[in-house]
Amino acid sequence: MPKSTPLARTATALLAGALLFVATPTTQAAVAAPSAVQVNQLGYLPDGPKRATVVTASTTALPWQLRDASGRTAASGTTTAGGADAASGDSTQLADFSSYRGTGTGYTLTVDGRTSHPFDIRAGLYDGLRADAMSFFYQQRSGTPIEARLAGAAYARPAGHLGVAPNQGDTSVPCQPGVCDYAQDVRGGWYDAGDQGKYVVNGGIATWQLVNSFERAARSGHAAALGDSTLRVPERGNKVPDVLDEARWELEFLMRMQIPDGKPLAGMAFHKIHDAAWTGLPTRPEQDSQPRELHPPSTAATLNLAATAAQCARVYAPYDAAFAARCLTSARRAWTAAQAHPDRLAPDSDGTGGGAYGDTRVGDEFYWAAAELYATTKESRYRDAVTSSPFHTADDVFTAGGFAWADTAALGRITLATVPNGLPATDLTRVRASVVSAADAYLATMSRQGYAVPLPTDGYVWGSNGQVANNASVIAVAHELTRQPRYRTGALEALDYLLGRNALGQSYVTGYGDHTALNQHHRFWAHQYDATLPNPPAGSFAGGPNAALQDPVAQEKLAGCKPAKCYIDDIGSYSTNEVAINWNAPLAWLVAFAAER
Ligand code: 9MR
Repeated sequence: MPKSTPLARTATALLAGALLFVATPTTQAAVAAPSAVQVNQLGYLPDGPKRATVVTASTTALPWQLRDASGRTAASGTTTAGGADAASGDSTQLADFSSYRGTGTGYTLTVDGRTSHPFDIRAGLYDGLRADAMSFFYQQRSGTPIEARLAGAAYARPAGHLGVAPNQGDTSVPCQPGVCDYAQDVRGGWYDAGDQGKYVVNGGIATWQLVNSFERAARSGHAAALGDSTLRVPERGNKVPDVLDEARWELEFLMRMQIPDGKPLAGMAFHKIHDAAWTGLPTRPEQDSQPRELHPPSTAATLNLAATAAQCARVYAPYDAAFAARCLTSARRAWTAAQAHPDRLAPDSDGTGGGAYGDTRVGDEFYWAAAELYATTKESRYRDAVTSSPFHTADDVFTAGGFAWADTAALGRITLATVPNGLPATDLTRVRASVVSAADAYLATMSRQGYAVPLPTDGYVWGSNGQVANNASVIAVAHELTRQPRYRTGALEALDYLLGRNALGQSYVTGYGDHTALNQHHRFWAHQYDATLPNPPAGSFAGGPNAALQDPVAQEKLAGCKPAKCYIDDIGSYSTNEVAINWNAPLAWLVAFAAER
């Protein structure tokens, strides 16, 4: 039987009409009561946007009250239409209390009887997260003990993969059979994610984003916030900005992955090093007994090395000229090797014991590396490589889904738009305009949604939270280029989404919010599987909703989910709930931007 016959619909319409006249406030509330009031659970900046999403079937405006910690009404207003949110399937309204300028902790927003999680309104809102999101990288370090005095007692552990049994790496790692006939010292670097693999392509983008966050902050007069003794790292007090100390840990590893002179394919970088077979959860790094192997060198990895080492040469020069020079030598060698071997393509099939990170299109990496080498050296050969690249003029380097480890042309474009270089003025103007128009497109996407996410409905892929942060960083660069307030507003609203103003009312950042991710997929922070191990530390960022449901837990628990709801805080759901360096890096970048004042 059909759910609604024409007659039944007429009757409902008549009834609804009648209700308009006879309804008491109680029955109206029963019809209209929101099912959720979703806010940034960390809070809002006094001078920033302050918006909440109200999930409600009501199509009429609803009254809202902002209450302070004592329950006193601090501000009130009415919602505006938000409409149907395609990515979540929710129907939404918007409560906007941006004009409120008070500060404090423990605010709540009540809409028609439904109350949000509590949140703060204060200027220093993002200071703690700035440090924690960046200190995540220290905790992921391979080849050094993680010290209790820096990481906290629960997170301390012996060095992993330093040639001490049962580890079989990483001080003298052989190649896979047939790939090379020698062993290489590839100690150090960061573990990629919940696994203990180390991948040059993913290390590249994460390193670039950390170093870029410092370079951007320095341009806008905020270098001190990321300076020496701002992070919990062993190098505190060495007079070098801590974020650069942290990124150097990975840069040293990336350079160790380069093939030495005198060997076949000298100058190329091995694509990755990881266990021969996947380890189970939990596996503490120092207890991993799997053989470790170097996988074939690739053009993509080599260009990631060229790009990040060239960026290193520029940004580290004022602090350590010798290191900067070593970076530049490595970058030039990598560039030359990649040019000689442009078709060593990493396949998607090489995924036993570690992620594949396959990348068969490397023109974007060539462009990115050329841009970094050019910005650093101003040499004409690199300028020519920039201007002759199809990616220099392509109008789609900033895709709706966002740049990513395999799509890096945007990184080159951002560097050319922001770091002084010798491009002709008209070309530079065009490059800068391309960043701003990309930001405009992301803002337009946000404005069409109930939760203001800079991601299209089909953008909820593996690591979607990282994509949100990447797109928000482009919006933030547009703010630097134009000083137009709407770009700061957009970047901040993207953080609102990540910190709880979303369809699940979920903060995806551990320790920041009332209802936060706590069981991310990780071999050491595996508390859900072993109560003697810790949960992820504060500032750990979950991958986020992934409509493709690419792990058994997600497939069992999330079948039929709307894209923005395809997330579960379960350690087994690696395709929605892992942590990774390439996601924490844009989070750290974005939060550093948000924290500036
Ligand atoms: O982030 C990667 C995502 O884009 C891929 O679709 C996915 C499957 O290949 O792999 C993701 O990266 C994982 C990597 O392969 C291994 N370490 C953990 C990474 C995050 O889940």
